[in-house]
Amino acid sequence: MDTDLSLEFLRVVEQAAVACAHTMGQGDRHKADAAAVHTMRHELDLVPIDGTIVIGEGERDEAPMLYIGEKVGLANGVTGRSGLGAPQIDIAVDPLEGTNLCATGAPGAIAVLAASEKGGLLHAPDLYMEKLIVPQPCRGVVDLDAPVGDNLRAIAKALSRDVDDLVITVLERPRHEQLIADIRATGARIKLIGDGDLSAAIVAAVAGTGVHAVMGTGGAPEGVLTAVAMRCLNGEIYARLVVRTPEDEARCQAMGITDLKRIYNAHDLAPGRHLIFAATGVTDGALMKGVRFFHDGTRTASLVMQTSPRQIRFVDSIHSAENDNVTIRF
Ligand code: VTB
Repeated sequence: MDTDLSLEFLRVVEQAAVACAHTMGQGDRHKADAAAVHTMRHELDLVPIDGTIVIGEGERDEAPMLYIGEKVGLANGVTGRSGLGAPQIDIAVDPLEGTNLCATGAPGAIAVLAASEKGGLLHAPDLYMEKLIVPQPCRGVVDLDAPVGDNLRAIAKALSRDVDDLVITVLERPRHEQLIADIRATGARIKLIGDGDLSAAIVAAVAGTGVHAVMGTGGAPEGVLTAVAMRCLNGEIYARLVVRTPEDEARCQAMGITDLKRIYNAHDLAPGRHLIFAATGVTDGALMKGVRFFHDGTRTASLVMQTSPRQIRFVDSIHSAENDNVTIRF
């Protein structure tokens, strides 16, 4: 995949983040999401690709834009520009991860997109997914089916520290009562978050952030996006779909998933050779500041990564008004 595409995708997530950041704190998560979706859809059509949404806002009949199967990019766009010879790219989007976080001005909301060559991302149904996300030194030492205490001791050993020095991020949900009790019983510390286990996963995969793992059940589509981030950051995700009803089972089958009990890792969820991940902070987070508006411009903080060639870039962008009198600040 063309390296320069990562900069195209950077622009897409930057603009999506800016659009929904205008709605921050207004208490309207649907409005926040709609702003991000609309802008991301528009920007994607300017990218020189023949793109297909494989993880998006839902099925065609429930999502007006960025639905699964939708074609995007210059090759399919309405711009009138030619997309001749554009590469076939599969795209996973989460235009606003943490809609509630944005609606309430809480930390950790991001605009996200991941891409791969065709076939490089698992087509995950919109079900829940059990997840265990760890940084690079803990790859291979934990097991999704092991008792929580065993996993925490293994993580602590791999990170050369005591269990009670660990910080584990968990989504604050009634379904996690037992998990939280089990973590507390080991003496490890917990960071409870209201939403956004994808941004939490990125933070856990980066050393020095003070968070060492993410545990619990969240969305499966976001699990695939997490896997792309882990492939870029050398972190790991262990994950299993939560299939409860015959309807859930049918949804899996419709997406070609037959082994419903399978434990996936990052390579299974995102097997692509050429992966790109781009995210822009909407509200402040541990790795990226949120969008800041000034009278003559806007500033965004993003993370743009790819697997080959391997690049991890933290990008601080100034989007200035087109006017000679603007002062650019460091
Ligand atoms: C949310 C959200 C996560 O999963 O928890 C959602 O915060 C599903 O959980 O970031 P609920 O139905 O309990 O809200 C995520 O979107 C992604 O895993």
